[in-house]
Amino acid sequence: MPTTPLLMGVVNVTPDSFSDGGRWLEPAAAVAHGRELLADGADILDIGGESTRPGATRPLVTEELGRVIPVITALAAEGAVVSVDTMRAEVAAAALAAGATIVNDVSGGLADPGILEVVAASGATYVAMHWRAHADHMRDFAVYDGPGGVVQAVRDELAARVKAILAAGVAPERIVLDPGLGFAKRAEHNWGLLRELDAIQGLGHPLLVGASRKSFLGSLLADGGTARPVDGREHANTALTVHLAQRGVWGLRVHDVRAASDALRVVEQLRDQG
Ligand code: PMM
Repeated sequence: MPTTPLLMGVVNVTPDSFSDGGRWLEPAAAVAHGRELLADGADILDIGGESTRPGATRPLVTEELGRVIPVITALAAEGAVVSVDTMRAEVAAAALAAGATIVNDVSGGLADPGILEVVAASGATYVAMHWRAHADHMRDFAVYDGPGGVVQAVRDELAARVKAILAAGVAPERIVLDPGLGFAKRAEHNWGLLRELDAIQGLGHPLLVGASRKSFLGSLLADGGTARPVDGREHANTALTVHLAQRGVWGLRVHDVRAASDALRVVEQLRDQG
């Protein structure tokens, strides 16, 4: 029987994330938000200083460090399990020194291969997401014409990343994979991956999935041709939460931790009765 997924609550310390850009840019606001997510039931806080929304430009390394390190330091000191959402080796190293224990790299080591040595040396858990290009031009890479379509391509490309991650010295049991919903993927690609998640699970590593508030949910729920705005996508994410819990994923990256936590409690209660 699958174990209940861990809930990774999102703390975007950015001015421009699509889901909550600017709301937690001040360190004190981000720390308060992290505490709220913990109270709502988050197992992990994922703290990031770079927006990956389609078309976003990258912050300077110094900007990224300045955004995330004070927040990580404060929340880790309070005992939170902290993940740093970064593609940069330098930021990962500073975050681990500040108390993070998980590196969530949306590029799976492609953006800055040095990040793998940093992770290997620290013994941290490494989340490797499927990724093809930076946000400013990832839309051009949303093409999956090969045999097996998106599922086979994501599986093969993640398998190649696992090889590189292991070669850098990261222990296999420290590797978590993520199909990267919305990253160089159109709505039909995201649904295809969600339908055949077991193909990705077949790589033998735990899976993290981040669907919360993403635009494929907005297009599914479009009213009169207009995508449902970000704050109206929560119920759809709750449905996915239940589905993914039944599929046995390791973790769910969510913005509304309370909603996801309630859904998981229902799933657990039904299991206990069974
Ligand atoms: N999505 C976003 C950012 N980081 N990390 C992982 N591992 N998986 C994701 O799906 C993911 C991520 C973009 O969403 P946001 O702007 O709401 O944080």
